[in-house]
Amino acid sequence: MKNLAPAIFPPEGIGDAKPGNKAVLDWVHEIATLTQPENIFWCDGSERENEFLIAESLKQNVLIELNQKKVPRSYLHRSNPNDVARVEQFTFVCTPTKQEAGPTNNWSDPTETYAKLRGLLAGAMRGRTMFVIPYMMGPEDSPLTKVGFEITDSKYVVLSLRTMTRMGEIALRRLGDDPNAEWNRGVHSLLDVNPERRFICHFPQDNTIISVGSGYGGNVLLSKKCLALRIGSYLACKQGWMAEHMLILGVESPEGRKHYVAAAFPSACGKTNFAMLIPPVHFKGWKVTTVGDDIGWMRIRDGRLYAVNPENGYFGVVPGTSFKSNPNAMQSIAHDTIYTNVALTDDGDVWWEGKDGEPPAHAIDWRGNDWTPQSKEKAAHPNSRFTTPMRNNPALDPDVEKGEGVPISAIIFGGRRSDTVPLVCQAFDWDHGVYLGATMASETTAAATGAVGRVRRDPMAMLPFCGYNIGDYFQHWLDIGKRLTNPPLIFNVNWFRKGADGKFLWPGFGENMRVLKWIIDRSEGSGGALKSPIGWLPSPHDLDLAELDIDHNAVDELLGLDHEEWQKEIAAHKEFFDSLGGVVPEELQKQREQLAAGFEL
Ligand code: OXD
Ligand code: MN
Repeated sequence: MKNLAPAIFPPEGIGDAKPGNKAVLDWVHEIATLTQPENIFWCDGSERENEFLIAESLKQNVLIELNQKKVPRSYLHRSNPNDVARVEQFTFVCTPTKQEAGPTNNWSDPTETYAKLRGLLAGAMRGRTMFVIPYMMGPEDSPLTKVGFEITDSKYVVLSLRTMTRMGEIALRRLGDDPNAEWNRGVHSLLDVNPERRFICHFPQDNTIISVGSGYGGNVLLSKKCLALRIGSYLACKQGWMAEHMLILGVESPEGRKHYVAAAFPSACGKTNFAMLIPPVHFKGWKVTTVGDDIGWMRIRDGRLYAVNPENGYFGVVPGTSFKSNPNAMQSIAHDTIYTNVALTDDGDVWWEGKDGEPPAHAIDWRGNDWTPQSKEKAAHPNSRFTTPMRNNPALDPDVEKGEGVPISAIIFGGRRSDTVPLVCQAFDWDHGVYLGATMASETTAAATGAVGRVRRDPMAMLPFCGYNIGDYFQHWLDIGKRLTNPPLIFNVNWFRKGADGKFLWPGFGENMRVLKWIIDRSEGSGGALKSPIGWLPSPHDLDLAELDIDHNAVDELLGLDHEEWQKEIAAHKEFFDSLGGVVPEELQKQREQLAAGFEL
């Protein structure tokens, strides 16, 4: 069975970084008593420890060494073919009542779920090493920063978390010795990587996560979706801040005026590409820098929203990444990267669909089978991933470690829609912006198991990640707006609209700078716009389209509203709100009525 490696016994000085906090020690003791590991490995995140774990992972085939000349210090991991994406159907929010988890989460009773999980975990680590990983989410000196511990029996998780979080000593320092300090308890065991025993369970009231039966990133790197979003959003609502599925980027004009923008797109809709955007030649002197590519934590300071990226690395979708689509990502993943489920070429390099250049004549596909360009199967899994440190990104924003965060001028929502939704529009005000976010929809992607290409409502791109009742989440957004004296403007974008021929109307990638520029203009109080029932729309001449090879008709279509499509869209908003069973705040219902009235004129 893949991924299930025997215990490892490290030499002196490795694997013995025991924390001082008694609450942590008691919890580790409790989990070890339950899971019965062969030994306990206390991770410190050091270089020496990392080298040791990589060497052991290579011996046990958890990692495959790549050609170190082509991709230095980089490795390939293959997950079990039954375990390649997040499993939303097996993801649970275990609040005392079903109502607290709300209509969009799978709920299960905490007492029963703990009992079931304890049964599955009993003796689960026999013959294995139990790793205890201390980690920190957020910059060292941020008031938003959280400490978590993940117990796992997977070396892949340890190696990945070292990239994705600030791991080791730094987290122990932040936690200190106070047994009552707030910290997240995460328990992960591969068990036998069996989909029948795969559960990702969150206990928000206990700040606890238990994940079993999977070895795939989003299910097992508990820092990310589980802590930073599901538990994070619950804590954020209780503590008055925001935990969002958002990239954060900086954009600086040639004159040196800088803005930060946060953008929520569903999984695999180009957040990483947008966060690392390189402006086209026409925008000489403009610079885009990355604060984060997936998660934004935001708090109010002086009436404004300030954001930090809680993560320390990128866990990005590989297929489609190229020097054309994202040169900064290509540079980032050229070294010190763990690849999961991509293809291996005969010269020890990695390959995936959409990479620059010709496909290799022969490769080993993500399952470990021979592959040639004639093969029917894809060489890389559509949800194959890179795990790479944010430090590798040549466009990393200089303020990424700033504890107070970066001030947000604009929030962007966006989904993958072939029709109906224009390239960009601006909300009339905060509450209308919340409505745009709440009714967002997107065609589904390979990031989660299930059908691909189906339009589903995905409010604020948080449908799979909001750890409490979605109605309360909407209300939290509205409440935050009331506390902001200088709120960011809110926009909606759609890079994915298609023409009658089924082809994308907008070139996307670096050219999205043209839309970003309009968003910045609007945030600075300039930039033309026309009022429409769905918000402020640019007319074609409000967008800088110079030196862009695009047809006038395509621009008209991109910015146009089709009356019939919008009638259907508004009906779908109503259907969605109705499906939530009465939890939607009155304010958003009113927004919907106003929108509908706008189309009746
Ligand atoms: C991710 C996701 O992995 O959203 O970031 O699925
Ligand atoms: Mn994501």
